[in-house]
Amino acid sequence: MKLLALLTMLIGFFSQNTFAQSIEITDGELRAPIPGMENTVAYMKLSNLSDKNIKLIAASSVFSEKVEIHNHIMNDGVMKMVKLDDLSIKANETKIFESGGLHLMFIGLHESKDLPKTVDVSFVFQDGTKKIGVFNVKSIHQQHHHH
Ligand SMILES: [Cu+2]
Repeated sequence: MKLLALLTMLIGFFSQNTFAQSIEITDGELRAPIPGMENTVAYMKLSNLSDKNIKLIAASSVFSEKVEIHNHIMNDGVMKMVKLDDLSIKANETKIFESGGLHLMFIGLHESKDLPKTVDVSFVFQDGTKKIGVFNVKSIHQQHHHH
């Protein structure tokens, strides 16, 4: 019985790992918060390298109370930020999180002053897969601007 439990766990571990490899997070960049601000944004490229559609359902980090998935939409000619409950990524699709578009919103930063140089962000997908992305913390001056 114990062996079976162990085997089940191992199979779960390996299959999850196999699948997680088909998700790639690159160019993770978190904007160093302006002193006094409790929120900040982060950008990345999120690639689904598998031949199945996936759905991102949650993101989190130890540095903030919440990490929300946001997008910008045009509403009556005005750019508006909206929170997404989830984000579908088609097979072999890459979603680009960038200024003025999709972004991650860190809400309720615990320590706005001393963020390390890199921050891990955990992502959870609908099938239970988890993936950790590494984000470089950059001050506004270090950021290149997207147009
Ligand atoms: Cu936002």
